[in-house]
Order: sequence, then C-alpha cells, then structure tokens
Amino acid sequence: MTTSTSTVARTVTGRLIGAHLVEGEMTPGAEIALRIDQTLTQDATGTMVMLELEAMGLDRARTEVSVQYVDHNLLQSGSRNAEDHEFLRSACRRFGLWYSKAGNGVSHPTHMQRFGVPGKTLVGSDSHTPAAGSLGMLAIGLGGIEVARAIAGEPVYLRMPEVWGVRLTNELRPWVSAKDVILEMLRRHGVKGGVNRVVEYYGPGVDTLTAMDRHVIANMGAELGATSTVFPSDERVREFLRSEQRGDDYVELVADEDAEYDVHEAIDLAAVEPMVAKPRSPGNVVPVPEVAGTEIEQVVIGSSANPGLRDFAIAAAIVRGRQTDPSVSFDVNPTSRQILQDLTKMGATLDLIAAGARLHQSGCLGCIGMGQSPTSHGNSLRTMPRNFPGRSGTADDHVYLCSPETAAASALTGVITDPRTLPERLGLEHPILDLPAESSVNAAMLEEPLSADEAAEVELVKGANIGDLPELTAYPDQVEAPVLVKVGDDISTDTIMPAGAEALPYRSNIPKLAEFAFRDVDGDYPRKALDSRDDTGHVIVGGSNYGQGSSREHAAIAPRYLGLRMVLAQSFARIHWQNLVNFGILPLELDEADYDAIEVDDVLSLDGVHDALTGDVEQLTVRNTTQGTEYAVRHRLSPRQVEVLLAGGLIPWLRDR
Ligand code: MIC
Repeated sequence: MTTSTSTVARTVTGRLIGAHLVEGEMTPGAEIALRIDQTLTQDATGTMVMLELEAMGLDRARTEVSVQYVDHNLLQSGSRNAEDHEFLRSACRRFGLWYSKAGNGVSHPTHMQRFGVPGKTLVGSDSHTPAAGSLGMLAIGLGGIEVARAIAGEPVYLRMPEVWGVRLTNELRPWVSAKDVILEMLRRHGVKGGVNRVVEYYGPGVDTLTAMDRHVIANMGAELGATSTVFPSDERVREFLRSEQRGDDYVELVADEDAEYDVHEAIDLAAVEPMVAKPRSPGNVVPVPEVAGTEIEQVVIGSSANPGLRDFAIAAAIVRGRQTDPSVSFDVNPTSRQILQDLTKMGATLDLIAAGARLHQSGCLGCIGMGQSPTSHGNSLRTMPRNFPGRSGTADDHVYLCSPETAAASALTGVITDPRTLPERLGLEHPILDLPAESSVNAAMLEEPLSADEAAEVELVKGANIGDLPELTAYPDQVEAPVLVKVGDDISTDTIMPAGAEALPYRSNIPKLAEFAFRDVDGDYPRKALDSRDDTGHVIVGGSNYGQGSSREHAAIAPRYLGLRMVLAQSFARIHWQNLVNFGILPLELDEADYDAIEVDDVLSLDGVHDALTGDVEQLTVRNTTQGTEYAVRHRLSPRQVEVLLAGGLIPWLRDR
C-alpha cells in the first residue's frame, strides 16, 4: 500500500517524520533518513557504542541531548560490571553525554521523566526506546552503532513504516490496566503484527490514559515488532510534564480529526480483560481466567514495561495488611530512585515489605536474567515485557507476563489469580490511589556533560573487561560455507546471544561473549564456528521473524566474530536485520519450501556476490552443493546498505570514507 505524504502528514507519526525527514519519500517501504534530536544508551549495549564513538574519532556529541544510563548490569559479582560502569562514565565525560549512575533508574521511564520532549526524535540502543512515544515523541530502538552515528550528528536510515491507527474508546474497568491493553494487542496480532509499522493510538479512550499508562503500551509495542508506538501530546502529557516540574517543555501534538491511517484497529477499553502472556512468548496471550489456578513460585513487579508510580502503588495497595503466599517469592524492583522515593513517602514501600516483598535496587535486573532466575520447574509471573526462552537466566523457564494487579493478586494466593475475584475472595475493593500531584524530582544521580574544554582533557578508562571492536574485512565475492545452525520461527536475540547474569558481563568482550552464542540450541556452535572462521565461514538458517526482540548488536557481532557470513531466513525482525548488515553479514530471504529442504551441515554457495548485490534485481541464486539444488532468494537491501555490507560493515565503511 502506498500513502501520499499529504495524508500521512496529518497523523502524529506523519507530522513527526515530516518534521525530521532529511532524505527519501514518505511512502511505506521506501528508505528514509531522519534527523535525530536525542539519544539514549544503556550499559549492556552502551559500552560498544562508546567504543564505536572512539573508533569514529568523535570529538563531541552533536545531538540536543544524549544520555547514557546504567540499569542492566547492576549485579557486581567480580569486577567486570563495575569496570563497564567506570568506562561508560569516562566516555560520557569525554564525549559530552549525560551519565545516569547505577541505581538512578531504568532508562525508559527516567528518560521520559527527565528529558522527554513532545515533538522530538529519540533513538536508543534498546528495543524498548519507543516508550517515549507516550509523550508524542518518535522514539526508535536501534543497534548501538546506529545510535553512535546519531550521537555523531548523522541521520538515521530506516524503511518508511505504515501508520497503524488504533482507535481507543471508553475507559478501562477496575482491576484492568494499561498492560492489559498491550497484551490484548499482542493477543490479536502476535509478535510480528507490527513489523514495519508505527502504532498510533487515537480516539476518545486515549484521554483516559495517563502519560505513564501510555508508556506501558508504547514500551511493549516493541513486542509487536513495531518500528515505534506514538501517542498524541495532549493535556495528559502536559499534566505529566508539570508533575515532573518541566511544564515549559510541553508542546501540543495531535492528529487531525480526519487523519487517515494505513491500517485500522479499534479497542473498546471497557471490554479489555486482565490478560496474561503464557510461556515462552509475549505473543502467547490469553485472558487470565484461562490460566487461573496455575501454581506459581515467584512474582516479580518491576521493569520498564510497568514502570510508573501507580504500577507499584496499586500492587502495594492490594497486598497492604496481608501476607503473600508462603510458596511465592515476591520480588519488587522499583524502576527509578524517584519512584522509590515517592513510594516511600506514600508508605507503600512499607506495605510491600510488610507483605513479604524482597525489595531490589532500581534497574532492569530480573527482566534480563540479571538475578532472580526461577527454578527450572516452577512458574514465574512477572510484570516484565518479555518471556523468551531462557531470558530469565534459567534455560527451561516458565515465565508468564501480566499487569501489576494480576501479579499482586497472585502473590497473595500463590496461584495465577484474576484480580477481579479479589472482592469476593478477600473482601478487597478496588483500591483508589492517592498519588502525589508532583513527583520527587531529584537529579543528583545524573551527571551533566562536561564543557568542551574540560572534556578534551578526559581519558577513557578501560579496565580489563573492556575489549576491542572486532576487525571486519570486506565481504568476499564468493561464499561457500556450511550451515551450522538451523532454527525455527520467531527466534529471538535471547536465543542467538543469551542475556543473563553469566553472559551479560562480557558485553564489552566479544571473544568471551561469543562463547555463549546459541548456547541453548547447540552448545558446540561456538567451537564449530570458530573452526570455520578462517576457512569458509558459516551460514545460519532461520524461519520467519528471525532475530525478534532486543536491539543488541552483539547478536550480530559475536556470530560475525565466529565467522558468520550469511543468514537465510523466511523473514527478519527489523533491528536485527539492520544489525546483520552493519556487521557485514548478508541477510537473505528464502521461501518456506526451501527452508524446509535445507539441513544442518549442507554446504551453501553464492557466487559473484558483488555484481549480484549491486545489480537491479533483488533476487539471487544460492546453490546447495550438498544436495545439488538451487534456491531463489531475495535481499531487500537499499544501495546504501549494499555498500555498507560489501565494505564489511559500518565500521570499515566509515573508515573508507
Ligand atoms: C531487552 O529488553 O531485551 C534488552 C536487554 O533491554 C535489550 C538490550 C540488550 O540486550 O542489552 C533490548 O531490548 O534492546
């Protein structure tokens, strides 16, 4: 479907894109380039970004605001994570970035509270960056090196998305909250429903959602595979910015009454029920009654998917004066210090602790398996955004995702519980929260950028854990290499390059991190791949939506370090597809029948790569020399991406220029 610029320009998304467009046509599918106002990076992806800035020879950040958060790798067991934090702080001082210290808070809500400005563009090396769409920003998750380029003042390239208008009507009922809305979207559309789309919410129901409610929905829009999620900037945004003592940053940004969307959807908020995503995909959603009664061993409340004060306060109000079930570990990690401060002022922290909560420091922690891994047989119920296999740090985990209301109700009973049954079960009426009109703003753990003169004196501090960027060579003209791994549909980057407390501390050390690649698919992959590296390299074959989930470019860099040359998949997730190109790996799309035919260890060959990619046709022929067959495959790369790939990736491409 094509859309003329004039129609798209009347949606909030169209206005945001139109105001930042530096190249290209606003026709869905066409490559466009956007000017970027703000960036965010977090520690688990940020160390690579800072190494990339160093390699680019950047003198000083050229954005309006760039902030480095430390929120993922907070457990300091051994010196590695602390060395990453130290390196990141020195890089912020050197390159003129803000530094949000460990313990200050998770990037997304903290960025929204302290830096979000309606009408601006934001890119972040974290797939949940679209959370800032809650303020009428265009916020997009990207691989680190793309964010590094944005910090250096370069535009960001992407495919012009379709705009998916979701009309909200009515109001959520008691015991149902914003998380249930995004879970309802995932129930309807699954984890690929949003690929190459921006989800834009509009209609009378939008007004009934606070800015933080909108954050919940925009944050987890990443699970739909969407390029971003956008809400209007309206009175609710003005209220939010006022409560953050930043009322002056408010700008109205709304769609025209008769704005036209490329794709249409409607949700009656009054009809939304409590929802739960069952193991092991955020798209595996059912209404809570369908799984009610399932025993659980753990409840975790926290993460950027339910980061607002109300998300913790409602849980505290539900458990107030009661004890959580003895069989349940009730883990709570408030998303930011500011929120913890407000919860404490309200007395809610005490309610949580008295009910049996294990209170953790502000950060992502269990959301990426940085602690709080469950047993391999027990069920863990979380307010987090993802439950991909093994992501909790337990290989065969059973993680369910839900709202804070469902989580708190279940913590009390020890089984998955529909919070709407609490009045009858426990005589508990739906709590009415009395939230402070003003947040406890405290920016003491946010270090401002140094002046240019001061920054010029700063040396990067590289402890033993800070490795080097891999050397990337130009793409060969011929590939003839074995398939080392074949995986199915919806393989997430958590499968390709696992997170968890064991692997994450090596995010700045690619050779070491690579030892964990595809750990739960084939523990022998890193060794076999390394053996292939200096010889033929190797190939990976995937089903549809290959590489969904996180923005971690490590899921491309580490396999590339191990000699990966091509990935053949039925389709790719947006960020990972671009990350492959950025690190000199050729992504090719193949048909289902050909996917079915390929076997592990088959040798695939592609000749005349340079001519084939620079020609006019997207179609190429891959030969299976083991089976004596041929497959017609497609690359969907723009001429700019072809150049980058053939140079061996963005780093050599930039160096050549
Ligand atoms: C995630 O939610 O998967 C992460 C961990 O935040 C990632 C980033 C990472 O892998 O460091 C993301 O979403 O991009």
